[in-house]
Amino acid sequence: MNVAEAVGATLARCGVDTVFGVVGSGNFHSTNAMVAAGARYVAARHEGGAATMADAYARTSGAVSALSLHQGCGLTNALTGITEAAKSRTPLVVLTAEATSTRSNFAVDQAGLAAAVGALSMRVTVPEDAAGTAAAAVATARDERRVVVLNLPLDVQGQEAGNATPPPWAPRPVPPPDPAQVERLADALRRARRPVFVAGRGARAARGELEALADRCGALLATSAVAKGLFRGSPWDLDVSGGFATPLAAELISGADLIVGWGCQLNMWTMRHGRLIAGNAVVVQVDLEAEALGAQRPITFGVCGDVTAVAGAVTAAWGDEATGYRTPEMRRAIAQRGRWRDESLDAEAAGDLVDPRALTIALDDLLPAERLVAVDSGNFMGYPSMFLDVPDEQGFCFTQAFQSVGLGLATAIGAALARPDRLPVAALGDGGALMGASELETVVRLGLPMLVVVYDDAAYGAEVHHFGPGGHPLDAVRFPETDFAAIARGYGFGAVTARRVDDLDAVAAWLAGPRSTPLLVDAKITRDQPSWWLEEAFRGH
Ligand SMILES: Cc1ncc(C[n+]2csc(CCOP(=O)(O)OP(=O)(O)O)c2C)c(N)n1
Repeated sequence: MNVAEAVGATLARCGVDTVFGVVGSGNFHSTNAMVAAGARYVAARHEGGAATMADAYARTSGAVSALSLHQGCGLTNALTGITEAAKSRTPLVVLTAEATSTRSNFAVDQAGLAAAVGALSMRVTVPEDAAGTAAAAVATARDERRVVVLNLPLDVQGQEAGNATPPPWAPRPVPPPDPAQVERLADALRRARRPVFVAGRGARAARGELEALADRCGALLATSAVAKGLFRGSPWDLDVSGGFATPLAAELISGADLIVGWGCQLNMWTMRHGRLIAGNAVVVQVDLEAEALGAQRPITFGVCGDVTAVAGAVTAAWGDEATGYRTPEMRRAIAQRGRWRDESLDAEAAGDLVDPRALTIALDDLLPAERLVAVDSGNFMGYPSMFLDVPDEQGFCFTQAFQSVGLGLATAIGAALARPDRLPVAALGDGGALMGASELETVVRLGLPMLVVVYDDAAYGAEVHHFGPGGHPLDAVRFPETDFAAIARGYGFGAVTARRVDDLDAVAAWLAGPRSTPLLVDAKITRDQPSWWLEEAFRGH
């Protein structure tokens, strides 16, 4: 077995069940070796799409995923998606060929590129260690929740690797939380009258433990955007904290006397630049990593440990149940005003354009509850994030740590492959849709029963609303009308142009049918008003 084969086989044997990529000469054999060892290969049409698919697949499945790339330009094409994954601490192995001659057209400093975007870099240099190095890449990605770029030099790939059996892997044990820190948190919770829990990425697997503790201490429950859906079904669920928060959620979070960020850094987005935190509120952060404590904002104190373990330890130390923030009136208020669609809406119909909020509410009514929503970046992104309900945290995939436009469609594809039981919905702006359009072919080829909704305002709306009020020229960010329905049909989608809510009858018909082809809704939306969350976003620039 040669090195390329040993590395590919080892990745699959270490539990990587799906690999995304674009195959060229440099990663042909290693990718085929993964498939021969039992992994599924998903061909994307651009490495940028492949990287985000792998990221979304790992986030949704909870497993390490892999990305397979040609040397040099394959890696550079994938860098935006790799950066998003690295910022999000997605466990991902990037298997990339590497040119070894400086005379090669493909030669670039691949280790330097990885370091520049926050990924770790490994290289197979000794043929006999190929399997061990590949196994170490998977273990590191999994244990440290990191993106690992595994470089496979061209001149090593064909050499004899010897024994390709990977060393056994055991999860690295997480040290238990310090009892003194646990007691300090329990004490703060006992004193609190209006506690709120905000769960983030690091709490996505801890719903049961957090709810058990919140039941004892009377805490209301919220999440950051990446954990949206985590507490769905609880009568105390405030949904997302931050720019997407409902008026009621914002009011209640800013009324809290104790906020605990569980696996959540309480950053400027989640806390509206601190405006959701009352001046006298106690702020506690629970995080696996000591460096994360207080990294985004001042906190009263931090608890270092696994969210599940810390919540369990505090619950075990708890006495009688406290009312906390949970009164019958509070329960009624959340039932009546807990969702964005409970707010009154002055829909603005403008000629043959549809109000994006009314359109999204109508979609929410039509779509089955078992859905999976992915959103791209742009002015429009609040509409699907706030008006489309999701069944749980796996029903929402939010690849926005790098705030890149163009990742939405690939996000939906990767997540859909991890949860084939759910209806995938990709919500895109017209700018993001065109950036990621090559993956429309992937949706059709894979037979995904996906609904793609393009919120078309014929502009980079975020920029129009950012700079328009200042009287600046906007020619650089406005575009002619694009016929997305025609583009989609060209790829093999069904498609409908929506200028009124009634045009969504075509979606109802599609939902009632076999969904043998995906459907794209080209929604021509009103464009005069910025979305209300955008003002918040611009504070971050
Ligand atoms: C890769 C990338 N390029 C540029 C930007 C700056 N940017 C932020 S939002 C936006 C406009 C996106 O337009 P569209 O997808 O049509 O959504 P809209 O804002 O119109 O709702 C741009 C260009 C970015 N965030 N990412």
